[in-house]
Amino acid sequence: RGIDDLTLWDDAKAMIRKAEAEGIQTVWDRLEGQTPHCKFCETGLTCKKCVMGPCRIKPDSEKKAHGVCGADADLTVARNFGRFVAAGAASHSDHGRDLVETLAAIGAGETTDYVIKDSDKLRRIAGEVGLSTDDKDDKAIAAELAALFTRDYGFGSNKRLSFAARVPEKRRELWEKVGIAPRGVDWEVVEMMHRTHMGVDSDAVSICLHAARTSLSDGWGGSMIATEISDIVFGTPKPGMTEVNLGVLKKDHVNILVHGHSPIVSEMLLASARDETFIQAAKSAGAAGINVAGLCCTGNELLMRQGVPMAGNHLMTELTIVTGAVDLMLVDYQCIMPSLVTISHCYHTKFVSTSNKAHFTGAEHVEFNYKNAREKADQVVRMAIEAFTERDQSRVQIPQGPMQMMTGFSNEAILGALGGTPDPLIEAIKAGSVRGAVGIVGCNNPKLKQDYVHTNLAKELIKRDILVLCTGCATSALGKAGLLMPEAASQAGDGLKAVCESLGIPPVLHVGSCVDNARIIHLCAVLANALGVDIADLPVAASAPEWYSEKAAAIGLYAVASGIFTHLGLPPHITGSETVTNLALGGLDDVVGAHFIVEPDPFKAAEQIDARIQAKRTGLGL
Ligand code: BF8
Repeated sequence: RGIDDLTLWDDAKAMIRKAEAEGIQTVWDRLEGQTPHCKFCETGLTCKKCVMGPCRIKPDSEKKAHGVCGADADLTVARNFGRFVAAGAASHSDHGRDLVETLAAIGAGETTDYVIKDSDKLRRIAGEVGLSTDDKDDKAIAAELAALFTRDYGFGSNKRLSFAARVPEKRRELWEKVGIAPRGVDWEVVEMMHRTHMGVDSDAVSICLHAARTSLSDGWGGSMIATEISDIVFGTPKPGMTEVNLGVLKKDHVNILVHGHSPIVSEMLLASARDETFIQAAKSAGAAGINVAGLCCTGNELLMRQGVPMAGNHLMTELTIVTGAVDLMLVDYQCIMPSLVTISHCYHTKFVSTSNKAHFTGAEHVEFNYKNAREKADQVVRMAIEAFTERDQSRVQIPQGPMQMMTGFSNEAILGALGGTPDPLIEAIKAGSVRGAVGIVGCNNPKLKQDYVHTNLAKELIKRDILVLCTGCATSALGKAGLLMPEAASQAGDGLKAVCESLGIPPVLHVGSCVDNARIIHLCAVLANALGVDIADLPVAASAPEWYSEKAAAIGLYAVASGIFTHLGLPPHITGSETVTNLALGGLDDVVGAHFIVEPDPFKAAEQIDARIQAKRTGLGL
């Protein structure tokens, strides 16, 4: 593949060329080295879950159609996929657990580094999940709420998640009927590991339905808890302006990049970097100041709440270091390519890990917890200033000026802009000026030209008066394309254009990080409840055009299990089973009222999404 097939962007191309010139291997080089992939693995037909194997299933072969235990292609694929989804759900939910722990620590008075920033939201959420807030201070409410969420994770949740109350009744009844109502966050993940042990659940469809239940425990459990506590502790996002692409790095500043997912780490780093003492220290070291920028989802967290600029998405992470301008990269967990450590060693860049769950060989480890976070963040900022003094400015190349973008569309902000109720949006949908809404979410995958599917799909949808919400790594793509600016309304169809112009908003709204996909399903529930229908009746869809991760699979599946038609740019490793593939691509419609489509071409995907939205509009009599 030529460089133009790898990425849409000039900033990325410039850095790929620089990496090549400097002998640095990137994700695209490694993909080439791994291609062609093993066909058995690619189609989900390998099993190494026991030591009678490993087995490779050849469905058409007399001798190899079954693994040593007797599992056929369907069961092998289903077991692998079940564990894939469980890992994704576990990742979001374990991130959420860290926030529950922080909220509990605030409640117990065990931390002074973290406080309640949005007391109104704390009280609103506590009231929503049935806690009384009368005559209680924030700490007492925080303690009770944390205890309730802790039960949601475990065994004592009365077999129902706190936020199940948000789900439209019809949907809850359907989940009960099909047997996929999520009972506990950790419960469903552990049960999936149990079911997929040899000799337990040996029916492909049964495992797939439990995968749906597991994913729901993420969407309406772990992720939703992570989002809501993050707002309570760090503030609920409000619309604001910021910038995106490699041009957000500054040649004359100490550049610190935060990468990973947890606002617990990145918010504290930001607080230290904004401290006047350190700004003065940076100036004494010869810098003009300290510049913090984000990558991936923790970047989205800071972008939404603090307006911190975004250096890039998943496939930009290596390339940021190649600029030679990054003094320190601070990471927590998830989506952090281990190669970043190696690349940082080719420059003066310090690579610092912070989580006891995520050590990186060759990194410096500065462990953060809720008691020491500010002290550790101070230490890291000092390390960055020190690293700046070692920077070789002759190796620095920062590609271009940044793009502006608007961010901060929490559900509170969206409903606030509409006057506090979903009614204006519902009226716009009824009138057809907004024909529907689509969440474009998820990652980059080096198998696809970076950000090509994201941007073209979004452009096609807004042209058709379909409002787009975005999260995760789709955000940088759509931001770099200029679609997160109010001016992009001119690219929308007449109806959507008029709505955006009257509200002064872009046709693509940034609603947060990947755990914040919980905001999207919550908003769908709010709309469905206001209309008295199920989520599956709404003219909405989801899309993960360039996804790569287990977490994205969990998100896609909880969207579908919540009743949302979902597009994927690439299939998961399930195509070795006709049963599982047919279930995903159609059969699920009969079970949960939605299914997946797989389509790498954004223009064809837009056609299919549009057709689905039109069918749902017709179903509602619109
Ligand atoms: O959780 S979009 S590459 S950073 S998995 Fe990862 Fe995918 Fe980016 Fe965030 Ni989400």
